[in-house]
This record gives sequence, C-alpha cells and structure tokens, in this order.
Amino acid sequence: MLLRLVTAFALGTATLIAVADDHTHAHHQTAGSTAPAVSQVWSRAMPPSAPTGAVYFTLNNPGDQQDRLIGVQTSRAKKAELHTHVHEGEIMRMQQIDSVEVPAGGHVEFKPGGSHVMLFELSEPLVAGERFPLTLIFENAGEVTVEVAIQEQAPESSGHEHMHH
Ligand SMILES: [Cu+2]
Repeated sequence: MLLRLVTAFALGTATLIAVADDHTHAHHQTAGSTAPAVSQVWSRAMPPSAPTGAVYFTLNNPGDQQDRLIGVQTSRAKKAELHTHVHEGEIMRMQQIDSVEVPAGGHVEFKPGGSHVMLFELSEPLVAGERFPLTLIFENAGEVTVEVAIQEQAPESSGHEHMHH
C-alpha cells in the first residue's frame, strides 16, 4: 500500500516536471486509497473582464480500484463545477456533471472541448504565468491539492492522442 502511494506521487511529480515547470508541488492527502495522479494542470489565461475560467488536467489511476472525482474547490473562484460538453445537433453546449469516473488502471483527460473544471466568480483575473491551488475531491482517495499553471496555450501533450483545437 505504501509503495503504491509513493509510486502514485512519483508518477504525478515526474509528469508535472516534464511539463517544464520549476516549482510545481503536488500535495496528496489520501484517505486510505491510492489517489489518482493529477498531471498537466493548467488554466487558460483570460482577459480581466472574464467572469469565468476553465481548468484542465489529466487523471491517472494507478490503483486496482476505480475512483470518482466528485468535486473541486479553489480559493481563486467562489464556485468551481465539473463540466462537460454535449452535442445538441450542430451546437456544443456545456453541462454540469456530478462526478467523473476514473477507472482502475485508466486515465481521464480534461481538455478544451471536453470535460473541464469551470470557475465562477473569479477572485482575481487569470493572468498567464500565475499559479493557484485547486483541490480535487475523490470519492475514495479523498482530497488532492495541485497547483494550476495559468497559460496562454495548452501544454504540449505528453500522450499519444491528437489534440483538437
Ligand atoms: Cu464549463
């Protein structure tokens, strides 16, 4: 069990460093279960007048138990919701979702045009180069706090999937 936790932490940290960030810290607080690793955590820089923002990341579940992301919190916004995009004919619309399943041994990507964390009533504008903490709440693993990097552009994908813009 301890070894698993260490592995999860190391994986998450390694991936974050691979994104070329110097001062990224991932604090994992687990409640008896292997916490999914959170990597490539970023938010798109927005003009100061923007009332909302979005956060994207990749979740990797190294454990043999599925988990579920059931909530998000940040000091940077009054409210943070899990969202996804749904197609309605030609139109893509955002929709709030209660939770996101993270399958055992699987990974889930939050990315533009797909699932994202929506921030409402920002306490400060999202300025490129800044960072803020985001706490992910998992059903089994408990809370995992990571740092969000505010960027103009999406980070280079470390996966094999084609990025749609
Ligand atoms: Cu949204």
